[in-house]
Amino acid sequence: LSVEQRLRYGLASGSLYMVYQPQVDQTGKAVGLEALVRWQDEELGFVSPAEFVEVAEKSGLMVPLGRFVLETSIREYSLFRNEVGGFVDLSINISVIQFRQPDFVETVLEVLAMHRVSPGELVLEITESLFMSDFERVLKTIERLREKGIRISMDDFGTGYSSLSLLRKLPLDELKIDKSFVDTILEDEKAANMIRSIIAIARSHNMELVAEGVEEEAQASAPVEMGCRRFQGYYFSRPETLDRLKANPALAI
Ligand code: G
Ligand code: G
Ligand code: MN
Ligand code: NA
Repeated sequence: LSVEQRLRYGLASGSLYMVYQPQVDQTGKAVGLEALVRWQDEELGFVSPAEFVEVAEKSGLMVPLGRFVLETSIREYSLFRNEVGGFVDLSINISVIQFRQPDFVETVLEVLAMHRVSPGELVLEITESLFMSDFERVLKTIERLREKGIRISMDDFGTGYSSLSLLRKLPLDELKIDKSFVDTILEDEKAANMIRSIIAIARSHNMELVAEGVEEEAQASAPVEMGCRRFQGYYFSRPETLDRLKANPALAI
């Protein structure tokens, strides 16, 4: 059976679910949650999102998949923050295809309103591939989202081609330094310098900066010394269901 057929069935039958990875500040306190989709199929078993998101993008399933991600994560987040009584940011990954839907902004606002989550609680993670074509239209969509108070984060920053020229033209709220830089920060002077430069750029543009893929303590302490204040990675927590995260006192909100 093809992944596409199973995914179509999975979207209808409820075999997809969301997990959340905390973002922490330099004291280890949770300040955000990144929603990540997961799929456990009866026949195919566990399928990586890297694989099925790509299948969805090529088969017309990205819009329903993206809708599932928006609705589920905003609903679960709403219940979670009512229960824990604290506010953290909710970050959601948005596929290029989803972002380019003419009703994307309205859909996001509608789902937020439905669950009484304010636009100021939401961060949308986009990637540089979004800007490969139709730059002006994408820019307009970003502006409309930001006018409502929704923040925009550039994911996997540093891996695309046009990062610096893009930054000059784009109103962004956050950069996520790609894991590949964080991985080599301790061994590779070039990666360390690259991170230093990205931190300087983020500062001068008033952007939040997140170091992702932190797997050991030293990979967080080096960026702290350089001025990074937000971290994400297995060292702090793997992505988990909200019920499991609630039970982790180290991540108390
Ligand atoms: O969570 P994990 O590292 O397995 O994700 C692998 C890839 O799938 C990453 O590029 C991640 O951004 C993407 N991904 C995970 N969850 C989502 C999601 O909810 N929506 C979109 N568009 N991409 C996702
Ligand atoms: O493309 P994006 O940055 O959204 O993808 C995030 C992915 O990285 C998620 O699939 C998540 O499971 C994964 N991830 C998060 N932290 C770590 C980490 O410390 N190490 C590794 N190898 N992967 C991580
Ligand atoms: Mn992401
Ligand atoms: Na990333």
